[in-house]
Amino acid sequence: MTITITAFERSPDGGKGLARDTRVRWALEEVARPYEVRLVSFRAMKEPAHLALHPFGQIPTYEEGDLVLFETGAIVLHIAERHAGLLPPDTDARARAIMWMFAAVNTMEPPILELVTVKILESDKPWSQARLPLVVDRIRNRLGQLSSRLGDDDWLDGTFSAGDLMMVSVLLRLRPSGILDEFPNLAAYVARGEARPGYKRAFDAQAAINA
Ligand code: GTB
Repeated sequence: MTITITAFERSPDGGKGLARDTRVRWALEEVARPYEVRLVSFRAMKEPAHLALHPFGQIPTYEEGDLVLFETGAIVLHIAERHAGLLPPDTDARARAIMWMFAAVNTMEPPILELVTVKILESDKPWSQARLPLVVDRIRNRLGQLSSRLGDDDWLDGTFSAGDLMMVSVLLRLRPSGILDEFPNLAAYVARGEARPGYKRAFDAQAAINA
């Protein structure tokens, strides 16, 4: 069955791979599933045809036969559950990989998104500059905890999993800030993710549209 995802017609990041279709592309590349991409404009995202797929008018979406999904965590989990390569066969290890997926989107991503909000969306607000150090501190705190847990390991729980795919994708958003480099093991972890052939193919595919 054909898999179709949606992505920005033109990503605001100019092809740096930070829009969330990249993590879905990456998951599909890891499990060697071909996919098609439907590009949508910001205006089209808010129109009924796209809202029928994604109630919040965002990208990416995922279509496979009658199945329509939104939310990258759910999409990547769906891909990982149906194809070998992103979730370990052992039941407990599988549960831990899924735990790390949730940790990525539920614990790590929120403060990282706050940084984007304060630096870009609220940069013209009077409180913006005062708020910035608080947000950066919260991120540093989480990165410190994650860094301690990862230690010298390559991946969060043994072999590479969907948990790492989501975590690396979330951490990548920090790259422009330089904060990630304060934690050399996390910077190396992200670089390991980016070095995977599947990531490279996903990155190149979105860059071909946006760069
Ligand atoms: N929780 C949802 C998920 O994980 O799927 C979040 C989806 C989401 O935020 N989608 C964004 C979107 O559609 C694109 S990825 N935004 C349009 C809108 O809400 O109207 C977020 C994003 C956008 C731009 C950059 N960038 O330029 O660097 C990076 C990430």
